[in-house]
Amino acid sequence: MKTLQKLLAEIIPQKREELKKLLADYGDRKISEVTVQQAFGGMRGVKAMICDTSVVEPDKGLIVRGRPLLEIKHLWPEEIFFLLLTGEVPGPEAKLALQHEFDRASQVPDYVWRLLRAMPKDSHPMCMLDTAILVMERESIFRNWYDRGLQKEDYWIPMVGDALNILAKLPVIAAGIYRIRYDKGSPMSWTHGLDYGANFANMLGLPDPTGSFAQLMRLYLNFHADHEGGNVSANVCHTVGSSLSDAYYSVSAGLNGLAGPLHGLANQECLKWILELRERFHGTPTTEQLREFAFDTLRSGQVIPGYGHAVLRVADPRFTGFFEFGQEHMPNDPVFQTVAKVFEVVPKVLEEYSTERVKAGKSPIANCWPNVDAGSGALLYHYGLTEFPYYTVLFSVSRAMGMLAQLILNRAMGTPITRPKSVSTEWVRAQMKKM
Ligand code: CMX
Repeated sequence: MKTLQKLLAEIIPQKREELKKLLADYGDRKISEVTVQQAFGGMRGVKAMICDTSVVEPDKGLIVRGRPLLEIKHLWPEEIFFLLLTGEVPGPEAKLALQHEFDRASQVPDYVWRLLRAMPKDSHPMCMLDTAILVMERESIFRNWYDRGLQKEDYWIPMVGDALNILAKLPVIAAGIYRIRYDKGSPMSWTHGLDYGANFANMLGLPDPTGSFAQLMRLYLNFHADHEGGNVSANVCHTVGSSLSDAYYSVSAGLNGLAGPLHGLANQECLKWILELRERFHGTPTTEQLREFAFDTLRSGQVIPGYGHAVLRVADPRFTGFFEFGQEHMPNDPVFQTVAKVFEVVPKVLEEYSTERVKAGKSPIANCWPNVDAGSGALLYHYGLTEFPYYTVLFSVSRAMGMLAQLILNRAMGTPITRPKSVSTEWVRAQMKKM
């Protein structure tokens, strides 16, 4: 049986040789150019970093190790982590071995609970989560080994240990934050022998008589795990990790980026927007009411959360997957029906608004379709998880898998410290005059 560690030990030397050859053969060839617009515009579309765990195709969405997301939506979170790291779906024995690793490492140090309980009552759940990860930095195996002297080619080995320790504790901590922050009772423990998604669902403590909430959690943790390397959370985690800060520093930093309303926090914003919409019109609005509400949002200078994307140019397959789950499990749920109505109306509103923007000399909205955050909140709400400031924590438990897989691979491949060249606005102006 090939455990995660055994398989990695086999793959990594091969990948290093392949990379050495690629760089020797093509190291001086160009893969991208940068326009002035891109340099000032968040580097959109600039190809200047490597990520092998997944790619996002503008017209297809997320592809994990060559597999389109909707074709692997049945995989459980532990299988997704294995796939991200190795490119292979684990067989039953390797999957069980990974589950045992999580069982072994799931105990959360007591100081984490003391710290979380001491935090101000109005702390955002994301701040609680990131603080909890950061305070556990003293547990880092990487840092410990590094301080004692570690060969560069072995960096990845303690990184796997750190990753498994973080991933095992994350659902316990995240569920504990839910219970502490929203007065739901004491944090609950990890159940040995239960899978990752069902364990998380169970520790949140919400009733789940049919097991469909656990099913949603498996899907949720699968869908949010990775979205190639350039998104804020993955990119920040990568940059921090590139200085050999350990996984605790790096993951906490990446999740601080996820906590922004243009990134992961959009799922909380999105449900808030849907609930305000329902409140204004006392239920699911008509098309005209919804258009009015959406235009009010846009003309007051706000974005419609859950719509648009920096890379995607079609409806996000993650939205499609969640939408299908809703159609199967809660077709008559009023909040879900509002999400469906928004999906019917908002893309057209955004297209019209984009035309108005262009007439006013502004840039168009590049993508009017829903992203991952447009529908997931309604599903959580249906199962009684109504505290929407908590939603980005769920996203985080999942995104940690992608960030950690990318970190391990970067240490394995000896990726150097990130250091792009910045230039001043004056330099750009002077440079353009010379052309
Ligand atoms: N509502 C209103 N305006 C929008 C919009 C939306 N949903 N999406 C884009 N725009 C606006 C942008 O704000 C930008 O306006 P300014 O030039 O005035 O600043 C303009 O359209 C062009 O933006 P873009 O090229 O289409 O998109 P960007 O790559 O700059 O931004 C994103 C992408 C996701 C930040 C943006 O679409 C947005 O703010 N969406 C709403 C928030 C959201 O759902 N975020 C979650 C994304 C998924 C994730 O990462 O978790």
